[in-house]
Amino acid sequence: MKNLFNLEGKVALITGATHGLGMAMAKALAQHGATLVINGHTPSKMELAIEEYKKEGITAHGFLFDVTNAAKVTENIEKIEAEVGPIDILINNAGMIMRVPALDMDPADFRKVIDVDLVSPFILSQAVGRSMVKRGGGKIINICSMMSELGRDTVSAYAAAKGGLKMLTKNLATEWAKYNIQVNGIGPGYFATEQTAPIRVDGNPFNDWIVSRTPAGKWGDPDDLAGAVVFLSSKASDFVNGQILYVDGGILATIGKPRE
Ligand code: GCO
Ligand code: CA
Repeated sequence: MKNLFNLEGKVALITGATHGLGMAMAKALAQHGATLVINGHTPSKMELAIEEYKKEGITAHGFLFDVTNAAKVTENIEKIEAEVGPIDILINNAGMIMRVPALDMDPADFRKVIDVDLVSPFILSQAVGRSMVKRGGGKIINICSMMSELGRDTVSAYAAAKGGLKMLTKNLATEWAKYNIQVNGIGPGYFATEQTAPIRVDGNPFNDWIVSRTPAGKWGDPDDLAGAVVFLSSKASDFVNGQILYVDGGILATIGKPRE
């Protein structure tokens, strides 16, 4: 019972882990003993990321591939399992956002966001799931969003994808529980990352609104996700399945308050 959160001997693959929330979660897994495999798609970004992990004493095995390409995903999963080891933990973190009013959104762009944020977690889960089934279990964690529950101006495709990802989580949990695979999600609230940089500018009404809309009264620090990702990756969550754990400083608990 003492080692409930220990990840030693486990191989974790986390997509989109060359920066931001993915990198923060990857570091937490490695610090709890997991062997880290990170995916990205830009060679220069990957090099910088591997250096960044090294600074913290973490060896990250980098694999460059496009998560929306099923053939490439299968090929790389086989390569990872042969070179590093069977994947025990899959974190579907890679994602994108486009902030465009719905009336102006090009359907091709809408499809692109769905492809990256919803179809690719399915492709990865299927490829890794097949080998988890053979080995008798595993952990899959889908990185959801506030937009898995709430709408907001300009993010129609992202909200549709993240809402879908929540239901994909529940569905895979249902289908694969019998194989001892737990499929859960983490729903980050508003975090200070590159992705939110354009809307986080001080004095920007959006920035002030998010801070006042969050009961904790601030943007999240990416390290605040460590506990959730370690929990859902470890033995501690072996009977937790199909849940979305929102790490949001209380946003979803409240309707908000009038301006003071
Ligand atoms: C936005 C934000 C969000 C966050 C996050 C919230 O434009 O509203 O970028 O979508 O990034 O996903 O959970
Ligand atoms: Ca192992």
